[in-house]
Amino acid sequence: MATKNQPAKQPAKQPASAAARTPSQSNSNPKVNSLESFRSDATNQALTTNQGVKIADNQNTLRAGERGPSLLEDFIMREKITHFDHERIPERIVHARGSAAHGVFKVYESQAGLTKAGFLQDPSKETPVYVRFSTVQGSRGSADTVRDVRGFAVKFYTEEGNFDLVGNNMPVFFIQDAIKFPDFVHAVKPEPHNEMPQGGSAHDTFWDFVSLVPESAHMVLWTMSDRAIPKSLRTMEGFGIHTFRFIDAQGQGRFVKFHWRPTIGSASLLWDEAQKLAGKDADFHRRDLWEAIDNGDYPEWELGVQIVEEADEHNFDFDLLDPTKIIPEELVPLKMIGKLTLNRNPDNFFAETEQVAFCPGHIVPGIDFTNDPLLQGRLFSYTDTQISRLGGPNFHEIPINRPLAPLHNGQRDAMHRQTINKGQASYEPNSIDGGWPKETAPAAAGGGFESYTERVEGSKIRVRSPSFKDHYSQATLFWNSMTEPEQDHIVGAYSFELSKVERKPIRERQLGILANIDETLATRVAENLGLSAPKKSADADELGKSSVTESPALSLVAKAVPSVKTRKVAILAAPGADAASIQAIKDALAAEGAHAKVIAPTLGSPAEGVEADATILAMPSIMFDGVIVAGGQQSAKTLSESGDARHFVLEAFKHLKALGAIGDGEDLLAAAHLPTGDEGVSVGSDAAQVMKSFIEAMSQHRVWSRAKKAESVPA
Ligand code: HDE
Repeated sequence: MATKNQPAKQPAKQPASAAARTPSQSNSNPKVNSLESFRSDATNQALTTNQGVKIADNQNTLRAGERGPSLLEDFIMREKITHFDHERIPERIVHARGSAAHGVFKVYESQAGLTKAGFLQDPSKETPVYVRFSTVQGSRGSADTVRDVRGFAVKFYTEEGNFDLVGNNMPVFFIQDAIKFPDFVHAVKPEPHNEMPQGGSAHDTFWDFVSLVPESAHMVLWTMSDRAIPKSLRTMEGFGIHTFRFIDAQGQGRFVKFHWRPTIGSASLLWDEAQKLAGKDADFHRRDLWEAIDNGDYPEWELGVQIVEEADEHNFDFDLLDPTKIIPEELVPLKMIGKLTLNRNPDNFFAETEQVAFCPGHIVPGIDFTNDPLLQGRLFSYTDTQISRLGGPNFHEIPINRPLAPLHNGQRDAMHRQTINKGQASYEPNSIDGGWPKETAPAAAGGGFESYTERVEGSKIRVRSPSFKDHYSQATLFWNSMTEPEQDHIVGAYSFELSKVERKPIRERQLGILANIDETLATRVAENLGLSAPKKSADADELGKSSVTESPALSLVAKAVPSVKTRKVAILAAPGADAASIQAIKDALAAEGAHAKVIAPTLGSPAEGVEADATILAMPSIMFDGVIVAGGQQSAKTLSESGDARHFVLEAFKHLKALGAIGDGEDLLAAAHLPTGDEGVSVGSDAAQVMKSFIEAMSQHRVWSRAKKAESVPA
């Protein structure tokens, strides 16, 4: 029923049209609001009940006399409180904490040679998308920067129906068979007796499970790497993980793996930063995504595909159906086929981000599944989960989940039904409603979905294919592909996590798994745990061998994109700062697409015409990619005498960030005992010169050469 603040009428049969959800239109665009009848805009509208009755008093419950009891007949108060009592819905059992945005996808050129999927044919066509990023372990209110896998789920609203690519930011998974998923999730979630820890895997049940299940070795290594602490959601890669199928118009199938690559390059946090950020700004990733889109720094990813012809299915030293394996890019290079751009923040977190329902089973003609046993299980799980989370089988009618393609079928009724279906026949075939809606097979007649014709033959058995038995060789490949600092971080992560495990036999068992990946890795972690390192087990090498021994594509440091675009810089200043030097810093950064904030001991004006954006304590250096100290004698003196300001630059140095100081600003670096002649520390009185070398250092993301020196700086 329409209320005063929901003025437009719902179209009876048709879901919202494509134009209605065009994401490039801004939230305030009246066109969007008038077409999307489910969007509520209360501007100039009276406050009403859910029945559309205007409310005269929203401050006082109806009562018998000024000091008398409240009356049960107050339908206004009861409706309001009842609705409030039921505001929460069950959070997702995994991936509960998420942030999302609207955007568009465009293919670079027709992919007709690979697939008939409509949205991959025409480079002039924009397909609207909604993308939700998430952590896996923690609850809805947990911190963003915990060590965890990140979900990367994309809903394409194509003209042929919704296609959901429900992936992660790592290309492999912990287990090979869906039947193990509840076990894995129970092990990684907070422990059942005390509900600890929140948002992390550093506890006994997780390590107990993974140390008993060697198929997890590869993915656990990824989660102990920098991939598990992304700098930003905008700097994460994404992966469909499973091998899928493309089908062309002739019915020819090909295997395909999906990859997302951020155009600004990938980058991660350091563990010390990640932990501190979890306290200083639990919304660090969510805020960064929101602000980037608000600023017009639209995050972009290229969609890459790895294609394997059917004839080559068995030409690899691993099984394409095994979700614990990658296809190394050295064997099958990535072909970039299109670009995803996020360009609109949601209007309402609950209605969009919380209620969006992804299902790997949502595919469109031209795309199909394979027999990956993890994928097969997921095809059941997601719809099932939405039924309890979103209260019934009509979740496709929630605005964010509605396809843009028209939908007509005989499905009727059930909880929360929105559509008012016309006609008498809710069955097929029928003669009463002229036979409508009708199926469209063969595909040539109307583009109906047809499953790939795959020959399947076999006995009914519960077995794991022997081709799934190699659990270590790709983990070894990953380890060997890391740069030195990345290997150091992995050693640090295993040491940190296992040191929190209370049961020694679990720690020892996991060291056994590490030895099968790499004995040096096992030895280094064992030393930190005060244990002796085991040797590789006798049969480890017999399980399998990777034909590729090193893959630079796996290292984030090796393939970093040298750029400062959209990076954030703190300009430290105190009263008496030199306004000209602040302007010079801002101009130099803006010219490169980076953003600056003036950070001072207090809010107010540290220099003429300059307002501080935040205080040193409210926005510590961990929130920035680089720090530069403004010129000005009095400002430098105040900052040098401030323990907080000295800590600010020391911490930036420890976190291998670019540092700079203009003129007297150098005094602060000296007061913090920082070496000014070092790589990545740019000082001088010529602001243009300082900024040139500062920007050059920051474009490398971190000053890796400083890593050993930084260890002696207190955290
Ligand atoms: Fe999920 N997963 N999953 N998962 N998953 C869910 O669905 C499940 C797996 C992934 O932003 C749930 O709507 C099973 C792999 C993402 O809303 C649930 C198995 C990958 C999201 C579920 C897996 C994922 C989910 C919980 C093993 C990467 C968040 C709420 C067979 C390719 C989507 C929900 C969003 C969410 C089940 C394994 C990614 C319970 C049974 C592998 C990104 O249905």
